[in-house]
Amino acid sequence: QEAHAAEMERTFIAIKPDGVQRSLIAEIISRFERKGFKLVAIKIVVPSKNFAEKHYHDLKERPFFNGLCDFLSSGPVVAMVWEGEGVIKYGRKLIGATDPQKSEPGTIRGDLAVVVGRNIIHGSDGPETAKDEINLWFKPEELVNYTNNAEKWVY
Ligand code: 3AN
Repeated sequence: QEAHAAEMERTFIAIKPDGVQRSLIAEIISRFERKGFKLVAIKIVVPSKNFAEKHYHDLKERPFFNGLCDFLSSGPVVAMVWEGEGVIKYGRKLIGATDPQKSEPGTIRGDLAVVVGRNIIHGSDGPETAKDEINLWFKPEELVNYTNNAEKWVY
């Protein structure tokens, strides 16, 4: 069982400064939690501009890169690692399309965001970026291995 947990798929999810300022932390965590994914790391941090540029390095040729990095480093971000079968792809599904004008109702961005520059949440887009982003944001010892066993607490 321990070995199984260590091999479980993981993704990096961040609630961006707009999501934190709008008090959407619990709302967003709740959607991942109710789906059945497992939270294995969480912290709140204000990333530096330099750190934001590292996080978004894939987008450095895009015209919005500088504004995006300014935005990510403008305030507290809730950084998390979620674990579960298919969590990378399904996490993206919970989040919805990048542009909130195109994301479906029922998704986080569809229900809670309006414009692409303020789309409240980030989620890794594949296994390689998930690995890189988890390593960028977390030290290995900040990730917790545990078994979810709700029945244990029902008396
Ligand atoms: P996603 O966050 O859905 O993976 P990416 O990786 O294409 O989307 O873009 C990363 C972030 O860059 C988005 N979350 C959004 O905040 C920002 N972004 C993407 N496209 C635009 C755009 N046209 N104008 C402003 N910001 C954008």
